[in-house]
Amino acid sequence: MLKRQELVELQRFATQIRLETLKEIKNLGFGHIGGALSIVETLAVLYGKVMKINPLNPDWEERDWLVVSKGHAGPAVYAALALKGFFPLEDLMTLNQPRTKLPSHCDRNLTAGIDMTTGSLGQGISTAIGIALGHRLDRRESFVYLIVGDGEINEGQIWEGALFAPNHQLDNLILLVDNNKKQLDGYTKDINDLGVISEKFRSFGWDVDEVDGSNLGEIYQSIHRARKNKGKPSAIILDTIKGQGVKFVEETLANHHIKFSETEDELTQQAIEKLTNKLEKLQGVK
Ligand SMILES: Cc1ncc(C[n+]2csc(CCOP(=O)(O)OP(=O)(O)O)c2C)c(N)n1
Ligand SMILES: [Mg+2]
Repeated sequence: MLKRQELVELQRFATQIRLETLKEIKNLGFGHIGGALSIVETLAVLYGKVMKINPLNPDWEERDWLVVSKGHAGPAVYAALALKGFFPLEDLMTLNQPRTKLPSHCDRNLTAGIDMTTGSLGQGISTAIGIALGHRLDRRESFVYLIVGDGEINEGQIWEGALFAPNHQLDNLILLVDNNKKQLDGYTKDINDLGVISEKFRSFGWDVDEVDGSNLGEIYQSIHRARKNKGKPSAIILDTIKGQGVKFVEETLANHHIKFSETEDELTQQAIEKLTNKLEKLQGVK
């Protein structure tokens, strides 16, 4: 269990990630805001508490790896990386601009701290499995974390990986499903219903847990437990909201990619001010 102080630190970190993500997308004027916001708490736990990383040496061989297979969530990942010191915070304002190191989708050849290039949905599970096998061959005690979207797991490639990983006892692979129930243009249940995601992975031989994806303590606990699994990969199904933590985005039906009108720009500014106040309050909490 996390101590109270550790939890407050994670709350601060998550609030900062959310704040910086909003600033990035507001500055650009458009972006994949819904799916970036729904993984903020997960990123806070991974980068803030769980992953073995070294911002001064992003390619450190002994690090844990993160494959954000839903690569359109790049802005949230960049916010977390900048806050951890992989590159200056000011770089966030170059998001998706010409010659930027921060493209809309994650690119390992451009950005310090990005372990895998992603964006073509479904492929991340294959690369994550390759990395996990590599760690095993090299006898490295590193974990591979893999974040996929619920819409993304409509992809057939996911299920090939879902079959392979338990067959090869990849207990160094931890899959996190951002189950925000929506994909590009609608609800996943209407487009291609997944049924009960946890049961599907369990039937393929994964160790499965289900948590509230907005609850930092629960996410931490679940990952902590998953790391102890022996002989099988772990899948953690995160119950999230597309646009999580920003009321107007949560309440926008088509919130996958928003091009900001004046109204949205103003609402984002209000959300930024609210989060800034929240952060100030959290700074004072012991
Ligand atoms: C192979 C592939 N097909 C289609 C797309 C276009 N696309 C980008 S995001 C997206 C929806 C993804 O939904 P989900 O995985 O649920 O992401 P989230 O809700 O977290 O944004 C689609 C279809 C893509 N990037 N890759
Ligand atoms: Mg989704």
